Amino acid sequence: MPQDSVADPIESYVLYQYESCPFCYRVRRFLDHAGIDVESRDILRDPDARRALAEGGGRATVPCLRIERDGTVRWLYESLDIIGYLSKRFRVA
Ligand SMILES: N[C@@H](CCC(=O)N[C@@H](CS)C(=O)NCC(=O)O)C(=O)O
Repeated sequence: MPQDSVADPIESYVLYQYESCPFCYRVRRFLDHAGIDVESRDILRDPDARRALAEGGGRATVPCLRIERDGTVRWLYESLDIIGYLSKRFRVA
């Protein structure tokens, strides 16, 4: 497990997702296996989170990773793109 797997010094992340979504499960499983600790919001249980996703990202599709860096926010959709992105950031083999 990489040493920097529980935090990124440059970026912060929030994963928008919900329990029964298979694409969200794919991302959660990757995070578990890689030992990456990402704050997560369930958009079915938390209407404010759903609104934040729809307004910020432009649509309420999950999973979506909110990436904040130097005050700039990016919303990354697509489970495989999220996994690919975090794999690079955290140097997951
Ligand atoms: N290709 C996408 C599929 C994502 C997807 O279809 N998510 C569903 C939930 S399982 C969803 O949010 N549908 C509602 C919508 O797109 O507005 C991925 O791999 O992340």
